[in-house]
Amino acid sequence: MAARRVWIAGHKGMVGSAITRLLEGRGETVMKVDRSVVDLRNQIAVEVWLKQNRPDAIVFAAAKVGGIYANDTYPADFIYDNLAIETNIIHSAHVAGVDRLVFLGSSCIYPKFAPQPITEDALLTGPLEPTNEWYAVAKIAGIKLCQAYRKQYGRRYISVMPCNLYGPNDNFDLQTSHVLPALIRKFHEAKQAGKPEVVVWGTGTPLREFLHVDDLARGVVFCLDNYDGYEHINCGAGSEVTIRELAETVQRAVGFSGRLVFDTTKPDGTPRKLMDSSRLRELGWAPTIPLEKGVADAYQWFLKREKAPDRSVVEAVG
Ligand code: GFB
Repeated sequence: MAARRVWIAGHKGMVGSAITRLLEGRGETVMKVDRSVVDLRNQIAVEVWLKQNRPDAIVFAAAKVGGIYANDTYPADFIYDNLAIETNIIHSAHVAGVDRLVFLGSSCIYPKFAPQPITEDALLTGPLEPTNEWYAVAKIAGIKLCQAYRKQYGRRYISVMPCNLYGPNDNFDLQTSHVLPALIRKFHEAKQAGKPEVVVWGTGTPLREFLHVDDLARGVVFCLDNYDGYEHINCGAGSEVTIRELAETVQRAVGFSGRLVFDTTKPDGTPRKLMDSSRLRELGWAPTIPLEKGVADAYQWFLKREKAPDRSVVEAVG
């Protein structure tokens, strides 16, 4: 393959940093630009930067993301930031003549009661989960933008749909994070403080599909190299656990011996969102990191981050 320059939009986030590690590990040239230099919500800034730097391909890992509470509490931020970033990057990529782009969706943008496991054609067939409909509408628009520029201009823009992700560089803020990093932090702090219990939001019965971000990174790069279809393509672990089972897994990894308490005043969100990722598996990608090991590694990464003087600079574990 000829040498290519790939811009990872969102290179500091959990997904973008994992893809950066993978591509740089392969000796590829990764382009990065800091938020202080280009605010991705600013159309002019994005267009000028893309025209001046003209990557061969873009991995679109920049997004305003968060867990169930953040999505439900900051709907304007989730819909505005994501729509702005998407229209700016995708349109400017086209204007700058960038022919290849991989956009990232999310399994939470499928209908709340989609038949399980969820196949790609379930998108836009029913009402959305209310706690994240703002994010979902924006992400659906991103997929449609890729399809529109493909249809009208022949651009080779594709979309990959990940399930719930976890791993190095996750967000551990208890108000805005997803469940897995929140539980790592809660169990760790309860263990340290010798507390008798940890509070888990909701009933513990919702099912979620968790994929380690390094597996997702391999899936995204696999698609960059091998997939060029109009339809988005699912990239999931293929198995699911209840939130209670997840909590017990994190509890084991951390070594917390107290009990779990379920706070049913907090929302459960969607009951289940297991994707059917057989299309991508048939093309040749498969996950490699089992949840138990992935959670243990994520906890080790969290411990290293706790000790780092500058928490933003921590090498990935595993
Ligand atoms: O990970 P999470 O915030 O996102 O929550 P979603 C998953 C489940 O874990 C919900 C429960 O049933 C939560 O109630 N949970 C239990 C907790 N304890 C906690 C906790 O301490 N923190 C959090 N955050 N949850 C998000 C979407 O949905 O999934 C986003 O809102 C995004 O848009 C993301 O797509 C992947 O899976 O419910």
